[in-house]
Amino acid sequence: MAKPFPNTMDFAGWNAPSRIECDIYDLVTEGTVPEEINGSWYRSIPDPQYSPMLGDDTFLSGDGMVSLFRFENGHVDFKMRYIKTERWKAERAARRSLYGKYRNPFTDDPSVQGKPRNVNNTTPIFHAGKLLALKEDSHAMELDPHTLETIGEWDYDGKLKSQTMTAHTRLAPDSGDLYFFGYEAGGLVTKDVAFCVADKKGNLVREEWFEAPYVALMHDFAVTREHVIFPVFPITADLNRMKAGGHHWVFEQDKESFVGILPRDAHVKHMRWFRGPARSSFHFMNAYSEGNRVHMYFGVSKVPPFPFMQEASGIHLRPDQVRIGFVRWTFDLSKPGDTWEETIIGPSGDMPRTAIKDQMSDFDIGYYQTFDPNNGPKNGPPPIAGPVGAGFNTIVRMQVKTGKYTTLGLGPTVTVQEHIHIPSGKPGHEGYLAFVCDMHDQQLSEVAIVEAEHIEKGPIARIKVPFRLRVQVHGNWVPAEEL
Ligand code: V55
Ligand code: FE
Repeated sequence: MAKPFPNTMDFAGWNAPSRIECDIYDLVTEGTVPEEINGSWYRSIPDPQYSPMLGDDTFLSGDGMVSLFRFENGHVDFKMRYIKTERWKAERAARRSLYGKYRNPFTDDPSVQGKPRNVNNTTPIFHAGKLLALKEDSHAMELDPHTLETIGEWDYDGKLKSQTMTAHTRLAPDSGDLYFFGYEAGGLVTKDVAFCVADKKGNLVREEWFEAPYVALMHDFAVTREHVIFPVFPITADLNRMKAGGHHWVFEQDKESFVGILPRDAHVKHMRWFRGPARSSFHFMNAYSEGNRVHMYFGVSKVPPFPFMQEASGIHLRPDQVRIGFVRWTFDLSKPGDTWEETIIGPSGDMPRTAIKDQMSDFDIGYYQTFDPNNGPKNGPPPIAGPVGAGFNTIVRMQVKTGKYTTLGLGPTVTVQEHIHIPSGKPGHEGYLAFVCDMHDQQLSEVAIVEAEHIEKGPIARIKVPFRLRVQVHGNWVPAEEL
C-alpha cells in the first residue's frame, strides 16, 4: 500500500497530492472563450508520487506534473502527465519515496545515492520548438508539446556546462533569444553562476561563469535591452549542515543583499555589484534601462514567504511584518555609489507578469497577485493553497508609472493560482489573463478568463474542471502558430 501523506500544510487540504494523469475532451464552459485564444497553456505542478521518506517535506520537492489546457475555436481540452524522471521511475518501481530532504542528496536512501534527483516541477517553457520543464537545481527535461510524454534531459546537445538551469528564463521579444542562468553551476554549494543565451534556433551561443558574493538561492533574474540584473538575496547554503542532514537553504537576516548589473553584451567580468539590507524576492516583473539608469519592478519582502524556510531560519514574524510592497529599484550607473533607490508603488504581492512584447523595455502595465483581507472570509483563517500557506485571493492590474491599479477578487472562499497573459490579435487590445481558481467550498477548480484591461469586470468565461487542481508553480502560454 502507498502510505498516507502527512497531515501538514504542504500535503493536506487543497495541497493534498492528486497523482492524477488524465485526458478530458471539451471541458464544460460557462460564458464564451474568445475564438482568437488559440494555443496551449502549460502548467507545472509539484505532485509527490509517494509520502515523504522522512515523514515531512516541502511542497517544492514534489515530482513534476505538467498539465495542458489546449484552446481551439472556443473549446478547451485538458491533459495532465507526470514527468518521467529517473527519480520518478525509481520511486514507482520501489512503490515508495527514496529521496530525502528538499535538495539535500545526503539524506537519500542508499539505493539511489548518487543518482539524479531532479523533479523539474517549476516552469514549462517553449523555445525553439521544444517544450522544456525546468527547475533551478538541474537541467531541463524535454516533453512532447502535444502528448506531454517525457522525451528526456535537454542540455543543449551536451554544450551546457552549468549543472543547473534556472526555472526563470527571459525571452527577448525582438530577437527570440532566450536568456537564462544557472546557480550552483559547478555543483552543490558552489558560488558559480553561469550566464547563458540560446538563440531563437535553440543553439547555446553564450555561457560565461562568474562567482556570486556568496552561495545563494537565486530564483529569478531580469534582463533589459542593455543590461542584465542578478539579484542575490541571503538565502544561503552550507555543505556541512547538509551533510549533517540539515536544510540546504537558510535565510540569514544579518547578511547583505547584492545586485549585480552587467552591460548585456559585455563579458561577466564587467559586472558591477550594488549592496543593501537583507531582502527576499522570488520573481521580478520586468526591468528596463533608461540611459545610465536601470529600473526593476517587483514585489519584495524582508524574509522569504515559505514557512519551511522561515522555520529553518528561526524566523517568527507575522505576515504584516514580512511584507514591504510592490516596488521599483533604480540603479544609477553614472554615479560612484553602490546602493539603489527604492520606491514603493503598490500593495505587496507576487506572481508578476507582463505581456511578452513589453519585456525588457519601458512599459506601463503589469499584473500581479496580492492577499487582500477584504476579499477573504469575514470569520476564520484564509484558505490554504500552495507552498506559502494562505493563497492569493486578488489579481492586480498595475500601471507602474503612476501606481494606479484595479483589482479582482472572486469571493471569500476562492484563491487564485498564477495568471498567464494571452496576447490579442486585435489592435489596441491588451489581451487576456487566464488563471485557475481554487473553489475551496466545493473542492473543485475552474479556469477564469478575463479581459486584461478590465479585470475588475470579472470573468468572460469560466472553464469547469471536475476535480481539484493542485496549485501550479508557473505556467506559460504558447500560441498555436508556434506549436
Ligand atoms: C521556488 C520554487 C521551487 C523551488 C525554489 O517559487 C523556489 C519559488 C517549485 O520549486 O525549488
Ligand atoms: Fe518562480
